[in-house]
Amino acid sequence: MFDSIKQAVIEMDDEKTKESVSIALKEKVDPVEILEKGLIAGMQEVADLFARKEYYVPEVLLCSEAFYAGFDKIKQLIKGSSRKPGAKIVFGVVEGDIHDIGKNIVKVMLEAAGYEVIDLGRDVPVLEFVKAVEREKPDILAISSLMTTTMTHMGEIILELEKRNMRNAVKVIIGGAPVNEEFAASVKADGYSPDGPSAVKLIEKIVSG
Ligand code: B12
Repeated sequence: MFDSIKQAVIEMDDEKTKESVSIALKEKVDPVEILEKGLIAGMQEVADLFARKEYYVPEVLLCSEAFYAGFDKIKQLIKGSSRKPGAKIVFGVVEGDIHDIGKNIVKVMLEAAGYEVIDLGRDVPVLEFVKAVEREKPDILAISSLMTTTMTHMGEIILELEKRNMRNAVKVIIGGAPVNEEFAASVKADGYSPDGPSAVKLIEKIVSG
């Protein structure tokens, strides 16, 4: 079952993805499992195909569309499982970077865990992050970047917060494929996590002090 969802994403087939997700839902499969073992597993395979130059940007784009076709069917169900009210999080993808699949997945998982997420979208300039912190006064600023060429903006956002004496008012967590613990420490972020479920745990830890 997970395999047919995964294959549908790889085959760039929106209809088959939606259909396979619907079948899984009818069989009462947990939407989080559909996301992780079906849709994300499919995108991971797409990433491998891209790396091996078997897929190029147009194919990857069509796979992302199939991913979203399936994701749209389960998003509300994952969010609907939300229980307790939690902290406020401002979330965005750095300037120059339009990769937002990972951000959108993490966002839904955070919402499902009861957090309020203000989504700044993708390709967000440094100062827009800073303004959003000023305006929203979030507990957490979450930043995503998928490219080595754009991840440096994460450090710039943190420096800008420091310059304006706003750094102590918010905890900053970062993530995305090229980011790791070492990089997080080098830009003085408060935390890093590799995926949605661990981001939820990380924030729980930060919020509970
Ligand atoms: C899908 C994809 C695209 C799609 C994006 C669609 C979309 N709406 O997002 C399209 C086709 C548009 C695209 C375009 C490009 N792409 Co592209 N793309 C990818 C690909 C294959 C998969 C990314 C993905 O969605 N993964 C699946 C999700 C589920 O995983 P994820 O994003 O890593 O997110 C998870 C974690 O990282 C984490 N996470 C993510 N964010 C955050 C944030 C926080 C706070 C936390 C805690 C956790 C967290 O949780 C997520 C869920 O588990 C990657 C390859 C790769 N290995 O990553 C290349 C890749 C990122 N792309 C790359 C490139 C070069 C490009 C282009 C420049 C190509 C071109 N020549 O035009 C363009 C333009 C990009 C731009 N300006 O932003 C390179 C980047 C290289 C680099 N410099 O680092 C990569 C690495 C491919 C490669 N090996 O060369 N791409």
